[in-house]
Amino acid sequence: MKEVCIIGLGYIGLPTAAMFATHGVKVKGVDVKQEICDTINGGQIHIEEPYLADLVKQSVLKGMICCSTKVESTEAYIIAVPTPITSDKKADLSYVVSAGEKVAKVLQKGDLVILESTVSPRCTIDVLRPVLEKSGLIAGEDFYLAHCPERVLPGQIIYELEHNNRVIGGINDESAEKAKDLYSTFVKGEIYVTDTITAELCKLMENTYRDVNIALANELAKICEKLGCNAWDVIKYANKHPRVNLHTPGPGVGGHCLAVDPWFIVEATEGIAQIIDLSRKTNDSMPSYVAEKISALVPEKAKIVILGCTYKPDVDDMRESPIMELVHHIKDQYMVQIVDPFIEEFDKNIYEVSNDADLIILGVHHKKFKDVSFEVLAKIMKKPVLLDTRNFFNKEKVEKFGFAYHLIGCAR
Ligand code: SAJ
Repeated sequence: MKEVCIIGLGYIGLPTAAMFATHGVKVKGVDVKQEICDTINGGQIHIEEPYLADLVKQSVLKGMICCSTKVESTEAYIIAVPTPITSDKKADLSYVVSAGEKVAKVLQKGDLVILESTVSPRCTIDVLRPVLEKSGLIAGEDFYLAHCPERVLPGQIIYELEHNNRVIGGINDESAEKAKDLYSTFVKGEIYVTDTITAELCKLMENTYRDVNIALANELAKICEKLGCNAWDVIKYANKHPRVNLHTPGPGVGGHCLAVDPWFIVEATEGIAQIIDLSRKTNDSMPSYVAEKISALVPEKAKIVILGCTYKPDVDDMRESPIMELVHHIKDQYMVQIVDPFIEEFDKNIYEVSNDADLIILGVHHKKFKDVSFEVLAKIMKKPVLLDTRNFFNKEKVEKFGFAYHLIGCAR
């Protein structure tokens, strides 16, 4: 295929566009936001992801990526739009529907449509197919339709797009094979073909597997605090077993994947997905659990400095950040300051902000925080107290400077 249209130029759409463009497939990029199109057409990017800026710049200069707000006719369409959840934890598929409607207007016989967004089970055939068939063409007969979920880890998207294995579900075998041919342009991992529902559930279960395991670790943290021991030691020693891999506890689970995808399964299966439902609730309970710990450490009106507010370390993404949820819980009770080098608004000097503080909380373990001087902090804080929600700092090193060190999951 010589040309592909990618609809949705976000965390997945733009890196995917860059991969196609640098492997000889011309990309017509589409985004509803004119400013995003302008940024990319100017050779710049609007998200932070290693290596992406260079790839996009090269591709734009060579005329391999060109963006607009309109979907124009071509041979293949990849839909990579967001699929958020509503406040009552239901999948919001409106962006998929709207992208599908735009494709339907220009769809022609023999075209290929790929849904790359993570979606609820059966979305490809029950939601997207009828929208596309408004074109008057029949899926599987007149055009090809497949679901090809992304599996990349923010922070290493470019490497993983190329090297990860992929699962492609087709509405029929021809659709899956067509989509496989297209992705083979740049994917070096294995590409497995199956039906659309299996591919949808694969994607959802990968993230659910991780979410359930993190919930288990978070429950263990609560158990250890209750029983008077250290969850991090339990994890370290239990993981010496060849078939055990306990995950790590923390202040909760964020991002647009783990904190969202399991709800799609819960919604679609009416009461069956009980472990998944409870795990989501367990992970969602962590910010308020941390808030309770804070109330045992400092009085009301205390000055609290939180280090890190993105959903995970070394990324600039705040979607579903558990630390922002924590802030929401405590902001009326305390004077809260946030420091985060990845977020412009919070890119402040730790030492200026921590003057007279009563408590420092390590919320996200950005590598940059390794250099924090506890010697300096101990001198400028009102009382040197540290709550580490990620087991990031070394207890002995911190205590050496007079800090009281508290660790989530640890009673000692
Ligand atoms: N977290 C913990 N404890 C852990 C691991 C993670 O509390 O032991 C937290 C993180 O701090 C973060 C959240 O979980 O708040 C999610 O982070 P993550 O690194 O586990 O995953 P994501 O959301 O950045 O990316 C996931 C990946 N899925 C899996 O590893 C199964 C990625 O491969 C997917 O492509 C991505 O979701 C997606 O787009 O669905």
